[in-house]
Amino acid sequence: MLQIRSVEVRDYLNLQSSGEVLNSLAAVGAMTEKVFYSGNVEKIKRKWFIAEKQALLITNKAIYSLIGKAREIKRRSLLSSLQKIVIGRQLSCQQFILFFTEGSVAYDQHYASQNVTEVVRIIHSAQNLSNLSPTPFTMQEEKDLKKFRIPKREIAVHTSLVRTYSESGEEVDLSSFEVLKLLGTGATAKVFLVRKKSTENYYAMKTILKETVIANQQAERTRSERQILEILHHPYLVTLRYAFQTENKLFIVLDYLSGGELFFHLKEANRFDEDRTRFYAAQIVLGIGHLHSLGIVYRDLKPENILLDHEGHVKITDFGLAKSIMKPSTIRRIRESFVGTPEYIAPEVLRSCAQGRAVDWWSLGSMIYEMLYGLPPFYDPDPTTVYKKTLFQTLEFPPSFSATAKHLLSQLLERDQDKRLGGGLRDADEIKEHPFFASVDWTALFSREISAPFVPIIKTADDVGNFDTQFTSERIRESMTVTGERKYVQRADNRFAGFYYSPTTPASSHVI
Ligand code: ISQ
Repeated sequence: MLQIRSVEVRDYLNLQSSGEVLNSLAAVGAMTEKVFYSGNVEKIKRKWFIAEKQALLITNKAIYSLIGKAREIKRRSLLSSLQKIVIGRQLSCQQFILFFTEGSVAYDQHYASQNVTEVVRIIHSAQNLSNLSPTPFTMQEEKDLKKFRIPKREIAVHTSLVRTYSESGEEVDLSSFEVLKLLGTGATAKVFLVRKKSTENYYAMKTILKETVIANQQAERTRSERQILEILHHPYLVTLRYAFQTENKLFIVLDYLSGGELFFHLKEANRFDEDRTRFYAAQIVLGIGHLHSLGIVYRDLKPENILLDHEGHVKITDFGLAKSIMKPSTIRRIRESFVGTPEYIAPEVLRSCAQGRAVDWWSLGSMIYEMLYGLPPFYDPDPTTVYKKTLFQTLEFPPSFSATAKHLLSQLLERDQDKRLGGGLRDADEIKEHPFFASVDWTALFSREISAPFVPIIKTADDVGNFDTQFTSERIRESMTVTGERKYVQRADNRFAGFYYSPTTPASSHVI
C-alpha cells in the first residue's frame, strides 16, 4: 500500500511562530513539536450547550485546546489516544466529537468548526507520519451531536483512577472492616477509624465518592495520590495498607495515626518550643527529602497534613496535591495552575512560575515559623492579603526566636527559589546541615530511635480523643455499613479498575 508521508500544513492562526504557544508548549515539554494545523473552533460545553471560542492546535504528537490570548493549554491529548471521531451534518459550523482514552481514562471533546474535513485529514496524516493507525470516523445525520457524547456518569465508567491494592494479595473489601468513627471530612473524602475484622488492627479508611471525584475533575488527583502512596515506604510518610472499591466509592486504607493532627496539638499548646519544633521539622525534612528523591513534589505542606502516631512521631499524609516529576531537571519547567493553601504557598507559585522541589522548603519555613509563633509568617484573615504579604512583605521575627531559628527561616523563606535553602541540587541535605539542626542525629532519627518530646494521650487502640469531636461524635450512617454499600464486582464494572490493594506481608497497624 502506498504510504503518504507528508502532511499539508494549515497553520491558520500562525501558531508555529507564536511566542505564547512556544511558551505553552515548553511548559508541557513539547516545544519541539511541529504545528500541522491551527484554527478557531467552538468548544461545546455540556452545560446549556454553551460554546466557548478556543483554538485547536494539531501537532505531530498531540491535539491541543488553547484558550485566551496567552494561548494557554486547556487540554493536550495524544494523537495515539484518539479512539474515534464523530462528525455531524455539514453546516457552516459543523460539529465533531473526538473520543480519547488515556490509560484507562476515557473522555470526549465536542467542537464546532468550519474546517472539520481538513481537521480530520490532518489528524490522519499526522498519525500516518507517526506510524499510528488512522482513527476511524463516523458521519451522523444530526447537526447536533450532543447525544453522542459520553454521558457524564459513563465517563466514570471508563475511568480507572486507582488500582486495587493489597500487599499480601489477601482479598479485602468493605466487609473486611468494621467502620467505627468518623475522624474527619474533606472536600471529596471522609476518613473513618476502622477495625479489620480478621486481625482486629485499627486503620484509617479514606472514602471517596466516585461521583464527586469525577464531577470535580479530581480524577487525576485521586489517581496520582493512589500511585504515589503505593511506592512510599518511609518512617515519616503515611503507609498505604489496602485499597478497594464498591459501586459508588473508593476506599484507601492507611495506618491509623492516633495522635491526631499536629495542627490540633499546636492549637492546644499555642506554640511549641524550639526543641519540639526541631523534632517535628527534622522528621518532615526526612519525609519530604525522600519524596523529592523519588521525583515527587509534595506541594501542600501544612500542619493539617501532618499527623502524629501513638509515639508522637510525625507522618505526612494527604498526597492529593503531590506531583510526580521524574527528572529533577524538568521540575523547574513545569508550570502549574494555582494550588495549595494561602499561608503556605511560595511566591513562585503565586507568580505561576516554575514550581520545583523548593516550594516544599518554603512551606517548611512557614510551618516552622507557625510552630514557634502560633501563626504563619504572612498570616492574615483575608487570603488576598496573605498572597500580597507572601510576595512583598518583609519577613519579621518575634523577639523570642533564637538567632539560628531566624537564620534558618530567612533562608527557607527566601523568595528566590534558586537561593532558597534546599533549592540546590543537594535538596534536603542543605537543610540538614543548617546549625538549627546541629543537635539532630539524622541516622538515629531515621530509625525512629529518638523519642518524641510529646507523647499523645491514647487510652485504648481505638481512642479518637486526639481528633475533633465535631467529627468523632457523629453517628456512622447506614451508608457506611456493608449492607448499605453494594459490593463492587470488578469484572462487571470497569470504572476504577485496578484500584485494589492488599499487603504481601500481613501489615499491622500499630498496636498500643
Ligand atoms: C490516619 N490516621 C488518622 C487520620 C488520618 C487522616 C488522613 C489520612 C490518614 C489518617
